[in-house]
This record gives sequence, structure tokens and C-alpha cells, in this order.
Amino acid sequence: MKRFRKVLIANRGEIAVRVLRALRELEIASAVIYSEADRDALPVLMADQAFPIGPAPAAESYLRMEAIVDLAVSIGADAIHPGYGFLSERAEFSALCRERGVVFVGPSPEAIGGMGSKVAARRRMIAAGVPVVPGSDGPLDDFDAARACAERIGFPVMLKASAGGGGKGMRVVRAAAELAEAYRLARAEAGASFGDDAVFLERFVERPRHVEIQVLGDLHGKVVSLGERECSLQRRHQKVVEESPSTVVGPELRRRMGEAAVAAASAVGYSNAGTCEFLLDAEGRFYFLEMNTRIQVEHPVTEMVTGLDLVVAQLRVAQGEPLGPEFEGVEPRGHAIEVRLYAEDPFRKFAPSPGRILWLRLPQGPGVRCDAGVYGGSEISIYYDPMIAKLIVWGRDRVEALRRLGRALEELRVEGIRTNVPLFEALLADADFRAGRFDIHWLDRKLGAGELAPVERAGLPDLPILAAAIAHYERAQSVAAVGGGAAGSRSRWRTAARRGGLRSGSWS
Ligand code: MV4
Repeated sequence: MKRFRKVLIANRGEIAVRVLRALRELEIASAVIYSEADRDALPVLMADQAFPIGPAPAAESYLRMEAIVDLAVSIGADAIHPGYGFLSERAEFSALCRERGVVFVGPSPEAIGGMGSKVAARRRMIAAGVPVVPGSDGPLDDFDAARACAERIGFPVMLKASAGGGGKGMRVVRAAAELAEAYRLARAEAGASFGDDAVFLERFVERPRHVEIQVLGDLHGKVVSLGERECSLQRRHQKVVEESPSTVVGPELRRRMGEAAVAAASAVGYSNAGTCEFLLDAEGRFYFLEMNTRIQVEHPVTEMVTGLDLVVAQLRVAQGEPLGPEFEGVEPRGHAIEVRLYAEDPFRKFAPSPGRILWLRLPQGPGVRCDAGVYGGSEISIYYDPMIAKLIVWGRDRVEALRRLGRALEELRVEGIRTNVPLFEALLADADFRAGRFDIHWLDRKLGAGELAPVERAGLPDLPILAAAIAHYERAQSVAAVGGGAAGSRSRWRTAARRGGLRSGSWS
């Protein structure tokens, strides 16, 4: 086992910050790459070293495989952490790292490849005894094969691109009469989008939940499951809220889904962090959909209920360390909820809201974690995903977590850009959400019907000029409180400290 001395982070934003924190705890030197749009970004300020990698468009910067590996070699980095998105799920990149003697902090190219083709993955899952949605055995050769398969499993069915994933290249077919046209379009779309026109068919599962299982594998063949995340609250395939545990998953179902996820990962020789996505129907049956071969945005909810640090674990297993006893028989403790803060305007159809953050106050306090990739003064560009931060709360139970979420959202202030916070305020006021009654279509349906109107926050003006005035006012207040004011308004903490009553060691 070789301990890493330096790791290069091939990512940006909050996940780059997240990885930096893990590196700091492990006393591993850090380096980041950054595009021209990210010169003043938070990870660049936090890392030990930062290297420009190209212009703002990702294709010319964060996706430059050769340049990134060359850089890692030239600066003496032992490993590359890809974060999520960008190069994180590219088998060629994992292979290129291996070729050049740099550890890829993620699964092998074989494991990524083994899950990349949905048709091949389905076959492997069936062979491994992992439940999948009833459907075609392989790619559909022609329309006759599609018709025969659809008749066998019954309508409604879903046509999916083998090279798709994450909601891309899917089509619901409700009746036999629509199949011919749908089949033709699905193949043409798959060919145009992915350069691979293979499609397959599954029975369409009505109103399921999206429940995923976190897995972690070491380089010695051991794979463990770390419980589920409920991810049904999504808008147009973009997750909005995630939680753990799921309100509909009990110990028995958790154990069975965990076993299926471990079998799925083991079937492709998986190592490092990964996630098996399942559909869970109203009768409690679950079906493997696909595997995400990376650390995910929503990993913190698992961290909050397990007490584990998944990014530290990623780095440790990538160094060759075996998974220790702390990863055995992990059960969730309490309840965690994550909301994704996006720089988008919920009052304008969630249009991106780029610009400069003029004032930022991140929430703190008991049970609150905020993973942000920005600071007050950061410029949000149009080039990348609009997620600026994640707010994660923990409570002993879901009710306490919801209370803390409400309180934390009250503390949060973002001025200068629009955010989706009003959507979370609306969710917190919704009886179905509070009761955990939802499926994967619930949010789109509610928003479409206008039943979940974003809540304008009381008295908080959004005009930049007013934000500046508020900032000025707050600064004046804090100066007054610290000593500029009358005796009666002086901080009691300072007064106590002066009297000698607040020295370290004098608490008990
Ligand atoms: C499905 C499905 C219903 N039945 N497959 C969307 C993302 C991709 N991973 C698979 N997806 C779906 N596959 C069958 N057979 C419904 C979806 C789906 C979905 C799944 C998870 C989260 C959100 C979703 C939103 C719409 C459709």
C-alpha cells in the first residue's frame, strides 16, 4: 500500500471543496485545475496548488483528459480525484490514468465499462440475480422484435437507449398503435445523441420512487452497502431534495436492496464509491435501473446517518487500504435531508440566474451542514451546472430534520442572484412532502398544476442595491454591539470576559 502524498482534483465547485477537505484531514497535499471562468473560485483559493487548464467551456478545460493526466504526472500527483460529472464516469479516463501510473480515485475502466452499456448491464444483473424490470433480453434488432417483446410484457412500456442514462433517451409507449413511431424515433435519437442506436424495452413502472443504494468497494474484492437514499423529489431529471433513510424503506427491504446492490457491484468487479439506482413500486418491489460509477452529489445524507466520511473512504481504498470493520453492518442513525441550492429563478420557470453573489450567509448550528462551492463575491457563470451549494440537515427523526431545514433556510441569505430557496419554503409548507408521500413524478405534477407555488420570503428584497444597504447596516450593527454602543447594549460575552468569568477552563 502506497500512501498518497499529493492528489489532483479534476473538478470545480462544491465537490472540489469537499475533496479538498478530505485531503486536508488525511494530510495529503492538494492541487486543483481551473478554467478561465474559475480563476477566483473557492477551490482555487483553498488548494495548496492551482493550475489553469483552459478556457471556460468544459470541452476546452475540465474535459481535457490528456492535459489533465500530463499535469498530474508533471506535478508529482499520485492520484486524480474526478469528483462527479466531467470525467468521473469515463472509462477511457480511468484507463488513461492507469496507463500513465496515476491512480484514478474511482472504479477501474472495466467496472465503469461494465455498467456503461445498459443492455449489457441488464444481462449481467440478471445473471447475478439482481432484479430488473421485465423487458427485452438484449437490444431490439427491429420493429418486429420490439412488438413481440411489448406484447409479451404488456403495455405501457418504455423504450430506452442502451448508451443513455440519467433520463436521456427514454420514451414511454402507452399502446401498441404508438410503438412503431416511438421505436423509429427512439433509435434515431439514440444514434444522434450517443453514436449508438441500440435500444431496449422495459415495462413502464407507474409512479415509482427512486431509491438508490450507496456501495463502497476496496481493491481486495470486498463490497459493502451503506443504506439507501430517497431521491424521488426531482424536477425534469434534476434531483432537488434527497434524504436518508427513505420513509418507505424498513430494515428488511434495506437489507434486500443492499444485498442486490452488492451483487450488482461485485458482478462488474467494482471498487471505490458507487450507487445502484432502483425503482421501488407501490407494492414494495424493487428493480435495478443503472449504476452511477462515481461519488454522487447527494453522498452527504449517507454520511450524516452513518457517521462515515465517504470521500476519505474513497481516497483510502484507492490507496489500497482494505475496508475496515466500521463499514460492516452499517445501520442509519437519525434522519438526514439535503436540498440543492441552484442559481436559478423559480419564479421564471427555473431559468438560470448567473451573476455575482453580493452577500452570502450560510446557515450553521445544530444538525446543519452546508457544502458550498462559492463565497460572498463569487461570480456564477453560465458555463457550468448552476448548483452553488448543498444544505444538509440531520435530526434524530424526520420531523426534527424538517424543523432544522426550516430554521436553516431562514438563516440562509443569498443576495445578488436568484436561487431556488423559495421552492424549498413551498415544499416545507406542503402536507404531502411533510408526510413523505411522493413519487418520481410528484414534483413535476405539483409544479405543473401550480399547486406548489414558490414562496416569496417575507421582507427580503432582492435588488442588489438594497442588498448592499443591508450589508452596510449589518456591519454598523456589529460594530455597535462590540463596543461602539452604549453600556447597556454591550455584548454580555465581552462584559463577562472582562470580569474574568469567561476564561477557558472556567465553564464547569
Ligand atoms: C424507468 C421508469 C419507469 N419504468 N424505467 C429515468 C432515469 C433513468 N435512470 C431511468 N428512468 C426511469 N426509468 C421503467 N421501466 C421511470 C424513470 C424515470 C425516473 C427514474 C428515476 C428518477 C426520476 C425519473 C423521472 C422520470 C422517469
